[in-house]
Amino acid sequence: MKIMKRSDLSSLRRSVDQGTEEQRRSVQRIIQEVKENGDQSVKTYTEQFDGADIVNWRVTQDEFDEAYMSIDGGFVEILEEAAANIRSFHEKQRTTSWFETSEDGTILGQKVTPIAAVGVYVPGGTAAYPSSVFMNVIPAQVAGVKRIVIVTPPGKDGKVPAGVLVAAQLLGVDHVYKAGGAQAIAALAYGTETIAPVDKITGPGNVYVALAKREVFGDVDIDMIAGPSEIAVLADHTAKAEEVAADLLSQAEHDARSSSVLVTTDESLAEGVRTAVYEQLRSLPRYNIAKASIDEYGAIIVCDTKPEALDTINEMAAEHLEIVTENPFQDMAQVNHAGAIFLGPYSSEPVGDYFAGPNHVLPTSGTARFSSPLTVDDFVKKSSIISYSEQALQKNADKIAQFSRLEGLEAHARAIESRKERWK
Ligand code: HSO
Ligand code: ZN
Repeated sequence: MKIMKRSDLSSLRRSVDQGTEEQRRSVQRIIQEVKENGDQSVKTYTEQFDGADIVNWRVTQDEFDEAYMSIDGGFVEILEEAAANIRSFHEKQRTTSWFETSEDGTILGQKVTPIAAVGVYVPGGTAAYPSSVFMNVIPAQVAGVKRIVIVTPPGKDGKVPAGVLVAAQLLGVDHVYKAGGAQAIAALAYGTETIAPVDKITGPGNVYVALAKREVFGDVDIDMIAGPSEIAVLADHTAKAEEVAADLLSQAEHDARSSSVLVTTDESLAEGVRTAVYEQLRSLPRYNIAKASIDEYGAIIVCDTKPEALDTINEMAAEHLEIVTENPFQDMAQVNHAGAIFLGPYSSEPVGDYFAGPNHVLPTSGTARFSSPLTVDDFVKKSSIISYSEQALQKNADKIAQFSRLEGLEAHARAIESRKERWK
């Protein structure tokens, strides 16, 4: 973990994994195959890539029940409480249709409708997070999406992690399919005999999933292509080094390419955090991942002044930003770019990953400069409403016709003028 200056910041930038040319070609081949041969090719790829021979790839009620029985009742209660918090936060994001009537009787407005069908990708292996099921499915439900399906790669034993199934069942999602990788994305985008096509695909995945999402984008919508997780902590003398170190490691354990950065004006905190990071690292079960991440993309940036520290934070546009300073709200006012901002010593980042309510699907790799967390808005679309009154058209017909002719579009002008008959 390097202690560096602000001018070294660019060395930490990682872009989204674009994949190799060969990976891209292989993804295109898989998508084409699934388009042509549906279920059969998904089955073949699942055998080839996941080592599982799946006969019935829709998860059955028996499998949901078995998952429920296998996990602790207390855990189900925690999941329920987290889901309720997430739902209540997202309900506040709901946008409604609006209509506005002017004096001449014209009505203009915006009609909001949910996307009809959404597919959520849940990664396999150690990244099969029930929390990600919540963060993708709940905003879609709040938006009013009627059909929500989950796809997730099975293990070699043909099973899906119990936590994922319990999370899905708890939300009432009973269409869970055992398929992963590019083949699952293709099945969602174009449909097979078993899976009906969806309109939008969300959720994280490996490089093949990311490439497949890019490939099908346009035929369906996608959420975003997320890079590895990242955290920036802005802290001063009021912060405890052990707590800051623990929070940095909470992101480092996600991925060897995750980035965890402390920005401070306090040199003794810098030293303290570095020592604590290596001390705490030693006992982490995901030591190898966290160590690689801290060594390569972990950093402590010591700034001379508070404004310089805030500039650094804005330049990073981090996915997660913790502000552990004397007056975090005052500092937050100076922050313009960050996916989620955690204020004060009690708002440790995992509070947001699991429980507080805001979404944990956040813009990574500096994209917080121009994009936002996943919200209910990502699952609706808007139609513009235009109802002109006779009076309004009569008043504006000539202007519109002239505008049309300025663009050389005579038929446009005549369409407007065809109404003139009415008020002759
Ligand atoms: N911190 C991750 C989300 C996550 N953490 C899921 C635990 N489980 C990206 O925001
Ligand atoms: Zn996390």
